Amino acid sequence: MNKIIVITGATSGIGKACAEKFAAAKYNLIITGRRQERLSTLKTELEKVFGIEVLTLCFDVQDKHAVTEAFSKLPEAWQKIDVLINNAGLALGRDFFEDADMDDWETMLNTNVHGLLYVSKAVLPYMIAQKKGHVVNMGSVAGKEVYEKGNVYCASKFAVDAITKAMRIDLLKNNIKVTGIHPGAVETEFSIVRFKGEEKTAKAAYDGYTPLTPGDIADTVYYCVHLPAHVCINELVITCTQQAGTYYFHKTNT
Ligand code: NDP
Ligand code: 8X3
Repeated sequence: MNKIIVITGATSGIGKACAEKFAAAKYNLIITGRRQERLSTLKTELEKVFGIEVLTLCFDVQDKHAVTEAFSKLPEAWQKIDVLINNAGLALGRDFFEDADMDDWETMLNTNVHGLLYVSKAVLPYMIAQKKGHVVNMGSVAGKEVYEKGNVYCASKFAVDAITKAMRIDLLKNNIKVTGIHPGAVETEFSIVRFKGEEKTAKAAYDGYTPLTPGDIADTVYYCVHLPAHVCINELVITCTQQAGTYYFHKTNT
């Protein structure tokens, strides 16, 4: 029987790459996002190429009731969830504290922190019932080290780090692994979203160095999920070779 994985934020970037990676390994996927059209296209593609089954759930992770309802109505065949990747998230703006937009702050906290909590609360009962499972939370180097103009995005990822550690401790008794992945710069739609469609600024974020690809992160998640039953990576920080931490880059190819 195929294993079942839930991947939030699968319409783009890291989540999409994870969907492709786990589909290739014959997992059945529950993929989520707000853009139904992208979810449907990915479902069609992955089912065709890999002969697996894909269930799409379209909701905004900030909406507690929508999240709860989507997972409470899971067909029985989809309830034996093995892995949850809490990946949906975003940064909005990169401004000094005094200039930053408070609506952006709220959206980041509601998405990156509350959304992760809502999805986890909705999915964990299925894992607890089986006395096994693996939760992978997508943090960031921004959740390890604050940088100038990173303020609330960093705060949201510090919260993800703390929640990950707390989940690991509290879920020990349920035989559920919890792993925090903390990437540095990965070239995805992340910067386009952060800079609100300003393509030049978004592209400049990756100037002068070779960033990680979404596939690099998918490979890393896959590795963490496929260790022996008695082994759990609690956290993993990963950057491209030309980045060390949030601030230090060795930019060459400008
Ligand atoms: P993308 O913008 O490419 O993908 C973000 C995904 O999150 C999309 O699928 C989007 O789906 C989903 N998402 C965003 N907001 C919501 C919401 N409110 N409800 C439901 N889904 C939502 O960015 P990445 O792939 O780069 O980002 C994935 C994760 O990785 C994020 O948590 C990010 O913070 C983290 N990260 C990214 C890094 C990078 O440099 N790119 C580095 C470190 C961490 P949709 O729009 O369809 O809802
Ligand atoms: C995304 C990486 O350094 O832009 O989490 O915050 S960074």
